[in-house]
Formats: sequence, structure tokens, C-alpha cells
Amino acid sequence: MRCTPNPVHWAVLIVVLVTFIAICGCTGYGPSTPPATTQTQVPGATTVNIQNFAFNPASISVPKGTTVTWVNQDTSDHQIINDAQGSIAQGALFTSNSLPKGASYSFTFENPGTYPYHCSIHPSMKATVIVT
Ligand SMILES: [Cu+2]
Repeated sequence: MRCTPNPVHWAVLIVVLVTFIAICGCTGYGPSTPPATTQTQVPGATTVNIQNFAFNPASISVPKGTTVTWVNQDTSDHQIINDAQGSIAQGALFTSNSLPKGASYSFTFENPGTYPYHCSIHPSMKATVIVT
């Protein structure tokens, strides 16, 4: 009995190899898609944290229709109110209740424009929402 090259055996071997490579190539040894960035942003929604008597981020730019949610992470209460100038003319007016720690307030920006706002309890806390 001699082991002579057999075309059928070679064909089977190649098919097995190709299948193996294809499976490895599809599943891969790492994530097939790039890992998510630090953004955990849901389309159409974004979050502004209130921390250490500041809005973070202080300036955000969002497409119209975006719902912005402010979350108070401070132990102190904060109250979000848009600055009087400009925003009324742009058709937007938003104000939250006084937010204790852990409370949140959401507002949906339907119209493009620049919306400066501040904390009514701490007027030095200023920030801006830019809607495009
Ligand atoms: Cu405040």
C-alpha cells in the first residue's frame, strides 16, 4: 500500500482548509467591529451632567430634535433656566424645577439656534446648547 497523491483527497483537504479559514476570518479572534468609543450617546438624545457647580460639557452642539437631559450629580440643588436674551426670540423657553441630587430634567430642542442657559440658584453656572 503506497500513499499516492490523490486529486480527490487534495480537493477535500483544500475545501476543509478554505472552510476553516473562512470561519476563522468571519468570527475572528477579536471584535469584528471597532470597540465602542467612550460615547454612550443614544441618537437623538444627549446628557449634560451637573457636577461641582458646573455643567459638563458646558457647550454642546446637537442636531435639532435632540432631547437634552441634565442630571444633577451634586449634593447641592441646581435649577436650569435658559437665558432670557435670544432664546425667547428663537422660540425656545425651558426651565427645570429645582433639581436635588440624582434628579434630571429633559428638554427637546426642535429649532436650530444657540441657547445659553444658567443655574438660577448659582448664576455663575453658565453653559450653552447649540442646535444645528
Ligand atoms: Cu446651581
